[in-house]
Amino acid sequence: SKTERTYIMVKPDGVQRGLVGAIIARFEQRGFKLIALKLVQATTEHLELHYADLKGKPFFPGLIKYMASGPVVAMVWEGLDAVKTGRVMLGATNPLASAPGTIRGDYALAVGRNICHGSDAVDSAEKEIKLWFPEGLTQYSHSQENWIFE
Ligand code: YYY
Ligand code: MG
Repeated sequence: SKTERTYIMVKPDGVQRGLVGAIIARFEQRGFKLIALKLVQATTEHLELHYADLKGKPFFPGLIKYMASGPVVAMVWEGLDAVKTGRVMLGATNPLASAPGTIRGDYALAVGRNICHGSDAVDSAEKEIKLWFPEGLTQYSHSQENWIFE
């Protein structure tokens, strides 16, 4: 639906490499509506909740350490098929398998430094939005809406 929401997060390497603006620009230019945005230094406890499904994987401890190594930019974007489209814009988990034109395919090389997160399903998006924005989201109307949707 056109009000579908996804949780997108620039990871610590994306922040340190100055890719926040480039990533935001892609979502803005595609026509998605920015619903929430903040810079956060996440705790390991919070990151373990975010990645709870991956607990037990061999890369899990390294993933949590990397994600806690600096601030992340937490965002919520809304628009037509936002979850699936956000994943397409991100590219594959392994940047080497990501097509040029995707965020990971244009800016990353290593799976453990793939610069950006995107929710993988509508139900995980809802959980992630609640986890990262327990304070709730801001309501406003998007002036471009009638030019983006038919
Ligand atoms: O959703 P996505 O980020 O594309 O991949 P996940 O399977 O959810 O894994 C989360 C995160 O873990 C991934 O973005 C990088 C890291 N990771 C890793 O370091 N090594 C792997 N073999 C798989 C995932
Ligand atoms: Mg995932």
